[in-house]
Amino acid sequence: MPDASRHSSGDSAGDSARDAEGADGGDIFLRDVGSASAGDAASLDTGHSGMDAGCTPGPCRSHILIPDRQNSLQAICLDFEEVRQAVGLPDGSQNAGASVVDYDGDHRPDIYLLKEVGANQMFHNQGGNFQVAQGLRLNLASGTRYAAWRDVNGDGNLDVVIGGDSGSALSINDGRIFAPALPEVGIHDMNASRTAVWLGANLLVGTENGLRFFQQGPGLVFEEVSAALGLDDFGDAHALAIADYNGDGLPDIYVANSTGVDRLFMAQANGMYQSVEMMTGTQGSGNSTDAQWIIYQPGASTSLYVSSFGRGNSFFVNMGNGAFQDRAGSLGIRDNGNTTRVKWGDFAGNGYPHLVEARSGQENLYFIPEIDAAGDVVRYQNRAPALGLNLNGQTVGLETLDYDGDARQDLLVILTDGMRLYHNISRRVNLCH
Ligand SMILES: [Ca+2]
Ligand SMILES: [Ca+2]
Ligand SMILES: [Ca+2]
Ligand SMILES: [Ca+2]
Repeated sequence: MPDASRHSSGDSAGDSARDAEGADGGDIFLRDVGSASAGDAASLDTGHSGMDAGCTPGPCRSHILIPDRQNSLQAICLDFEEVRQAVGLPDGSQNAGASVVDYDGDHRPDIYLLKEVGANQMFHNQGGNFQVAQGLRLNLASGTRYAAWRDVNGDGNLDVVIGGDSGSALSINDGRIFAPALPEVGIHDMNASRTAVWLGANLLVGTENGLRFFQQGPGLVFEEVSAALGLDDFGDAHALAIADYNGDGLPDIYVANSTGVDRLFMAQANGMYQSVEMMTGTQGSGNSTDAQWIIYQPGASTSLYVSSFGRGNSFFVNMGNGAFQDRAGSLGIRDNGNTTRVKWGDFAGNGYPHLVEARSGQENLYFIPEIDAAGDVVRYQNRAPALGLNLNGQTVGLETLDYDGDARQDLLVILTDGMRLYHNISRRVNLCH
C-alpha cells in the first residue's frame, strides 16, 4: 500500500486524474475561433449558436468544453453521469458522511458510510460496483463523524480510529475483522469529535473541547501531548487540513473551528508548533465548516480554501513568502451561503482543479477556473446546473475517488437522506476550425 496514512475524510487527492482522455476521442466540435484561443478561457460554453454546417457537432451534454492548453485542436468535454444505483450503492438515510479508503489493499477505493443513526456500512469495491462487506465488525453504532485509517502496528493491514458523538477509539484490523484495541493501549478519548488526521504515527483529533494530539510510543501506547507541543486550542474543530505550506519539509496544521477563530499551526524543527493565524491573516470567519489546502494552478504555492456557514468563504492564496492574501472575492468564490463541505478535484485532469461546494438548504456549487494567456486563474464560474450537480439538500460528505480505475476523478456526495456517485465521463474531443 503506497500510503497507509489517510486523512479522516479519505482524501484521495493523490489519485488525481492525470489524463481525462476518454476512449472515444473522435467527436468533432466546432471551434469558435473568434473567442476560443486556448489561452483565453478554461471554460467555453459551446451552446448551439456557432455550429458550422461543415463540422459535426458532437454530443457534449453539458456544453462545457475546456481547451487543451497544449493542443489548440483539442478540448475536454466535461461531464458527469450519476451512477449510484447502477453500481449497487444505497441512498441510505440518517447519513453522517463517508470515508473513502482501500481498507483491504486491493487497489480499489472502498466507501465506508458513516451514520447519524444506525450502523455504519463498508461498501467493498468489486471493480466498479459495490457490495456490503460482511463480518468486518465495523458496523458500529450511531453518531460516527469520522474514520481515520493507518496501519498503526505495521502488519500490512489498515487499522482505524473511528470517532463521533461518543468519542474516539482505535480498532485493529487482523486482515479479516476489526477488534477494539485493549484498554491499556491504543486511543480512547471520550470527547465528542468531528474530525481527526494522522500525522505520521501520531493522531490529531479535533474534539468539542479542543485539540488532542496522541503521540505513539512503544507497544501501541499513545500519550496525549497537545499542550507540550503548543497545540493549545479549545475550539470545536470541524476540519483539520494538513500541508507543508512554507516548504520546510514539516507538515503544518490548519484547524477550521465552528466556534472562535481558526488556527494555523506552523511546525517547527524542534517538534513544537507555532500559532501563526493572526500573523498570516488566516483566522477565518468564526464559523468555519471545512478547509482544504490546494495547489490551484501549476506552479502555485500551496494555498488554503476555508468554508464558512452563512458567512463568506475565504481563499487564502499563498504568496510564497509566508504571507497569504484572501482572493475569494476577486476570484468569484466568496459565496456567502451555508457552506458545509468543500472539495477540490482535478476533474479535467489538466492541473487546474475545480471546486465543489456543498451547502445546507441551498444549491451545491461547482466552480471551473477561467485561465488567462499566461496560465493564471483569473476567475471561477459556477457550472453546477449545466453538470447536473446543483443538488439542493443537506450535504454532509464530499469525496473524490476514482472508483472505476479509469484515471478520471469521480465525485461522491453524501446527503443526510441520500447518496450520489458522479462518474466522471469527461473525454477529449477534437475541435474544428
Ligand atoms: Ca479495496
Ligand atoms: Ca495494522
Ligand atoms: Ca512547514
Ligand atoms: Ca473514474
